[in-house]
Amino acid sequence: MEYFIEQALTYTECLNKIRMKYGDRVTILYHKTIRMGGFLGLFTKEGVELTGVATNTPPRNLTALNLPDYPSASKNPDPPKKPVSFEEEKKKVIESAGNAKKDPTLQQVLTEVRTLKEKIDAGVPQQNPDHAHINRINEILTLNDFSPSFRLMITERIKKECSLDMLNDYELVQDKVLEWIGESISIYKEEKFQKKPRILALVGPTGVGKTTTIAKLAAIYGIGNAGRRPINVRMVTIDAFRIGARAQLEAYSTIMSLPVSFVDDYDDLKKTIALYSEETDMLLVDTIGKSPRDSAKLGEMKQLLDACGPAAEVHLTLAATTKSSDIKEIMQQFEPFSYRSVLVTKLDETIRVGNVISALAERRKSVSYITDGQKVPNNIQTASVVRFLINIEGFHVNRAKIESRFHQDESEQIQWR
Ligand SMILES: Nc1nc2c(ncn2[C@@H]2O[C@H](COP(=O)(O)OP(=O)(O)OP(=O)(O)O)[C@@H](O)[C@H]2O)c(=O)[nH]1
Ligand SMILES: [Mg+2]
Repeated sequence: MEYFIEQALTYTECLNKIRMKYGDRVTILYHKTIRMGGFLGLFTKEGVELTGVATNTPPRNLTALNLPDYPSASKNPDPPKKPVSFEEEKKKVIESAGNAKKDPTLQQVLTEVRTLKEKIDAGVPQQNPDHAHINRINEILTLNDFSPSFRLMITERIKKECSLDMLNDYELVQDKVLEWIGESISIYKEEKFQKKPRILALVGPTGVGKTTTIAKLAAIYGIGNAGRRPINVRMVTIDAFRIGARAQLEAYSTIMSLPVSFVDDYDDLKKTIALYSEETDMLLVDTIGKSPRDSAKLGEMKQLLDACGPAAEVHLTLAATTKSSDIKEIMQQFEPFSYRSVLVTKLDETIRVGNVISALAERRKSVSYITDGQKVPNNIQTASVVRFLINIEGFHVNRAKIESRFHQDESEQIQWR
């Protein structure tokens, strides 16, 4: 009795091989499916491995072999084939390699292997990890809510403009980054010679602080402060129907002794402007808060505001607490108002200003005023680069340096003092 293990591409072929070697007196004990041939694991084929025993005496009953999925060895034996020569086996492997040329998956694997090999041969360096200080800057920018594209702009600039010596000096890198952030902030410049009356309108989503800001602006310009001569201002609101809206502005008007008009349509607004244009230096127009998703209502508001004429300065009011993705949508949806600048409110409610700075830079918009509290008129200032930079957390801000770098003309600044 002799044990054997034989392999071939098909069951029949395997059985023939066994018969060639051991004759007909064989008992197959078990079989399994295997991978055969190929090169470095590629181009292999499915084959069969049979294990059995060859006896000199015929097996009691070959048909009783327990081979349920295969034809019984003795029931329908294939006609024995002539032994396969080495040359023939070699030919088969070469042929199968030729067929692989038509297989797109294999071709893709081969291309990748080839490219990898070429890279290794050419000694192409792998991507260097970033310098630790670049990573640290990136973390601080992330912490401050700067957008991914803004962060990429900064880190690429560091790589481009800083030598290794400079990179090793963290203070120097962060000073440069602060300066670049500062340079990305554009401050709105009031026109020196304005048509009378100057019309300034605030648009924006609901609850961002439009009405409160209109009252603050009216106080700053109308009561006069910090050596500024008071000018004749009038508040105008088209938010006359919402419960409490009229009372809100009326209350400010009474406290500050500044006039207010309520209008409810295009003609009304046009008439009001015409009526007061002689005696008024500045008209501050408060509008109804609109959801940026409500395009129809935004369209109606736009038509109504057209009554102010093309010289009117429309400012988009944006709360600093708004998340980055919403800021982008708001800025986009209010674009038909051709707003000249952005007024940022509620700076007191957040320590992160990266979201606002990134959005302004990406849409190339300037910032006009900032408000940082509910107090009327105290909590308003003309926007300044310094005000934004000192809000950034995680950097050692050298205020004197920043102030000298981003110096703003005192006469252009307004702030309640
Ligand atoms: N913390 C803080 N709150 C503010 C600021 N500005 C306005 N608010 C508050 O925000 C709330 C909404 O202010 P409004 O002026 O009524 O806002 P609005 O944009 O006119 O709102 P709608 O007319 O409803 O669209 C009020 O409670 C204000 O006191 C600010 O700079 N900081
Ligand atoms: Mg309002």
